[in-house]
Amino acid sequence: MRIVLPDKAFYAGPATVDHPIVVRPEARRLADMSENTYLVTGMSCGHCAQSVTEELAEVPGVENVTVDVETGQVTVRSAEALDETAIRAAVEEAGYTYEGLASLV
Ligand SMILES: [Cu+2]
Repeated sequence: MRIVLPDKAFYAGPATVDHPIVVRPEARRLADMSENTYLVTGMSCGHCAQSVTEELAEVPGVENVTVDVETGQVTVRSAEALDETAIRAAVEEAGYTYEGLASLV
């Protein structure tokens, strides 16, 4: 999920009637971050996790990948929202099955 705030929320000066919301730059960076958990099946050990991690790390924008082999949950953190087809392609390139967003499966 990408969090989108109105432009006004990025105003970092003193709060005024026109700009009642003050958000520091670091807060904006947080708002631009995206983190999604996907379900991947077929992984059985640390090597599997490593392969998936390496493929996903090559997807543009990906900053961090966490794999839980037991549950098949793969959490990807990125600077902005990612194209799901790129995630699917990376998982399949590694040799595993992409099932979709974990929250929807
Ligand atoms: Cu394995």
